Amino acid sequence: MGENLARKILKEHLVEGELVPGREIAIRIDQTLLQDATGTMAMLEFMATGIPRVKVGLAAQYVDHNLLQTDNKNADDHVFLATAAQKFGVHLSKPGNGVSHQVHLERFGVPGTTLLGADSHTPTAAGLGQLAIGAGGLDVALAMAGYPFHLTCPKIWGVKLTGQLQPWVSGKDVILEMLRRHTVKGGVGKIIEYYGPGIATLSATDRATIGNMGAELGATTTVFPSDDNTRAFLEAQGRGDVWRELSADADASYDEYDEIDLSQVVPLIACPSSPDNVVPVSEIEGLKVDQVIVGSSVNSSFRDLMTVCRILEGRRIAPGLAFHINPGSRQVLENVVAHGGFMMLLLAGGQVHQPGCLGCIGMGQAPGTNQVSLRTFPRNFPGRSGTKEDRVYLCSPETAAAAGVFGVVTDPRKLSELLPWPDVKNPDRYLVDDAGIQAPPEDGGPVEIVTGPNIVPFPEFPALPDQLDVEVIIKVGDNVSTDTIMPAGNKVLPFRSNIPAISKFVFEQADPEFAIRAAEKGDGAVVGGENYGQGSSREHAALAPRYLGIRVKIAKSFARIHRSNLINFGILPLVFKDPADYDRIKQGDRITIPRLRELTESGATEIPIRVDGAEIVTLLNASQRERRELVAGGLLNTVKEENHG
Ligand code: MIC
Repeated sequence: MGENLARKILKEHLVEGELVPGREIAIRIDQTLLQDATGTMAMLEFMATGIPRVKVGLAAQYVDHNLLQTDNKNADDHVFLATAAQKFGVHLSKPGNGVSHQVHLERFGVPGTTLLGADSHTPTAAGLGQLAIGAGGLDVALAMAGYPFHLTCPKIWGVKLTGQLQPWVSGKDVILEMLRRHTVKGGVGKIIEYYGPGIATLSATDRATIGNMGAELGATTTVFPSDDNTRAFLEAQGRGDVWRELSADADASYDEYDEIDLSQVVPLIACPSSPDNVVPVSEIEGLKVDQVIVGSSVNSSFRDLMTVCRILEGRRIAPGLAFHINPGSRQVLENVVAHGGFMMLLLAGGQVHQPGCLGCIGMGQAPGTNQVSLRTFPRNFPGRSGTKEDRVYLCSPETAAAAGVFGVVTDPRKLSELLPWPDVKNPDRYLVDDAGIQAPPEDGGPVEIVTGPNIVPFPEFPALPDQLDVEVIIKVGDNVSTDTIMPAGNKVLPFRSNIPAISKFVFEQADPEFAIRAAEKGDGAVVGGENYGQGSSREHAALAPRYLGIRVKIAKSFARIHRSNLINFGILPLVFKDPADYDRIKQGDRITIPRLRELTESGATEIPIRVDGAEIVTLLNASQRERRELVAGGLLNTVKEENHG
């Protein structure tokens, strides 16, 4: 039986364990990616390891999330990152150079290698046949320090693509179809591998779109083969030399299967406020739209933006509608300018912004209360836009442009009444300009790291106590995202390098008193439903609750990255053995966990807890390595112990 591609790449990088789904493995990491919102903390963590210079093939630091400079805070972070990058041997992509995912695809990604990124949408690099995984900042910091990355060996889910997308339908509709079928939990514990004859009809950037939003399915990552389209993209970037052909063996098998006939995919849209709330665009046609945003984390490539330009060419944005464009990179913007697209957008009445994440992480572009906003972004969790009562829909660039023209949600295929399908391709040769990228000097020794007042050192955490006796500070439901635990947006993001300050915002949307109550008690527990902590990789959603004293979270199930982040910072992720026991705990209950330390150390899976006198059995599904970290009070404590004896 032949091998699938995901297993081939994993095998080439395997340093510990066996490729058996569910078991812990460790893989060698070739490249790392940090962005500023997660990267300031990750860089502080890298510094805490005491290792003088990164030990990976390539480390990149992007500044793309916190571009607003309304006071010293973000600016302090930028200077810190710029100097730390120089010191430790990291390539810096400066503010305005673009979104990490798009720039990495353009300038750094290499087929068949591994990339670990402190951003859940790192799998965008699947567009190049790279095995790219999102992780918490500390995991990436340790990969930069040369440590392998530990993960639970995923199942490989083969999704066969046949047929060809019809005019006005694009990569975004394919991933929305996956979300429609499988929900935000459908990919948990799996790598999605696309194969089959339909692949050849998708460009590297279409594949990148599909890879990006595999994160919304909860998948560990996504892989695509590296073929002639991959080579064409790399050659157009002047990087043809890094191309290598990669595919599954013809008789490869998968742990699970699905199939999509691309010819049957229709324009789809995710309704408020979850990426899996997907319906055909035609079902909600006629809904008045107030705002459209194209670009940011996903759908910000040349092909995507130029498609919108062509649709808007010679037309006007519908009255009363705001139409924003967030280019994925400076390179995308320059190429769109060179092809005349910028003028088309301006004449249509569009607002073109600097390349960056912007509204995608709630940094500007917030819609008005109850206004309908159509975005090509990957996420629409409640309030993420910055507006509490938001109504955010996720769609393709074609659907976004159709709304721009008609002012209401419109199936983009209706545009064929106005113009032929533009069928935009990426350029054969991009204009390449690396002015926004700063390579590190050979010797970082003389570089001084600048730490302004917003850069607060990583907090120290004590080891696990023998037993816990804590109150349930909050109880939440299913699919709670990290946006709910640790909000995005311009009020909060500037504190990403300052844990004491950011901890005041934990669960702010769900319960504004949470942080005060937790801090008063000095310790506590959180109870959650299924898929607790889905979404962003931000470790602040573990780190800040830990700072407030949360030592245990009990849920029906946890999202992969958040679970690792909890362990990294010494919070026990316990799972109800019987999910029905979720109903037996309420906010304010007292939880006692006797012999906690001993049970954690001994490898016990069942951890009985007492809730106001009654017993509930919970499970600690953790490897010995993870248990050591939990007992030590967090991963950094174990690393420090190892390095200093
Ligand atoms: C996101 O899309 O949610 C983000 C913003 O890119 C995050 C990173 C962050 O919170 O800084 C992610 O996906 O990991």
